Amino acid sequence: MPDLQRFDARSDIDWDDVWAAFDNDGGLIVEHFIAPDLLEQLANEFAPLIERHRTGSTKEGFWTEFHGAHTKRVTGLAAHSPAWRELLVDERYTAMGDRYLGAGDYWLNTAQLICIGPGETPQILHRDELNWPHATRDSEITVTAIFALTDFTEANGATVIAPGSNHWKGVLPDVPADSTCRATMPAGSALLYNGKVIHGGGANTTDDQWRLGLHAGFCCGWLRAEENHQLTVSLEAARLMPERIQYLLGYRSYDPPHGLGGRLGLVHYDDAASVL
Ligand SMILES: O=C(O)CCC(=O)C(=O)O
Repeated sequence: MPDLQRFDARSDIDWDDVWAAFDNDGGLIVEHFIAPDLLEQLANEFAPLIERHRTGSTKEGFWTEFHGAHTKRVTGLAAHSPAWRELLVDERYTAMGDRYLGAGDYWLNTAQLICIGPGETPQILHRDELNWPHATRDSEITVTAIFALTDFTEANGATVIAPGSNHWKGVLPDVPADSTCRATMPAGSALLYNGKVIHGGGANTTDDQWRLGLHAGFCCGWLRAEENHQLTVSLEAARLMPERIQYLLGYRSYDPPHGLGGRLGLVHYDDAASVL
């Protein structure tokens, strides 16, 4: 059985080793990434949002299956959670975006709580980059972290992932059963993975446990992000946030590096920052 490499944030990590695992296997686990106090604050701030959210998807067909009938997906987190805003600009986390998507050239793609409930079936295995099927290329267009807010176990829905599948040819090749493993990890850990590695949420076979994960990724600045943050974080709220967060939430325009291409998302032919 393949497995993911594991690092422990409580001791010194050589981040070159982390990025080597990211490139080789498509993903890795950093255990205890989130300090206990921040983890507790995240849990407290997210609890009421999760409590009042519905399970399943409002969109029938493929999306009902993809989202999971027994899963809650909560977005718009930046408006509600100072703890999430703190984690969002953690330099160990944004280093992943800087390294793979170009420093400052990317958006927060989505930050969604994925709460897999009892009775959930396995999610369809997929590559995140297929959000944008016409934009895929050799280098990354999206990279993601799944932060474990509860322990992730085989029983409660730990992510299924095929290490090394980031190198497999084809749009979405078949995944032999013996090529996957489970991203089991203690609460506070992070699964970091790229847009090419094949993965999906696991089945929750427990009677009473919810697997709470925060799925938060970045995408290139020339792509439309999965989540529309500007409709969940008001202009007034964004004005009070640090510039880096404003940028990640898309309250900026995209200015391609080296003048390659045109600027995107302008306001009166000026950077969107002028509105803030
Ligand atoms: O929740 C998980 O473990 C993975 C979810 C996922 O990959 C997705 O919904 O795109």
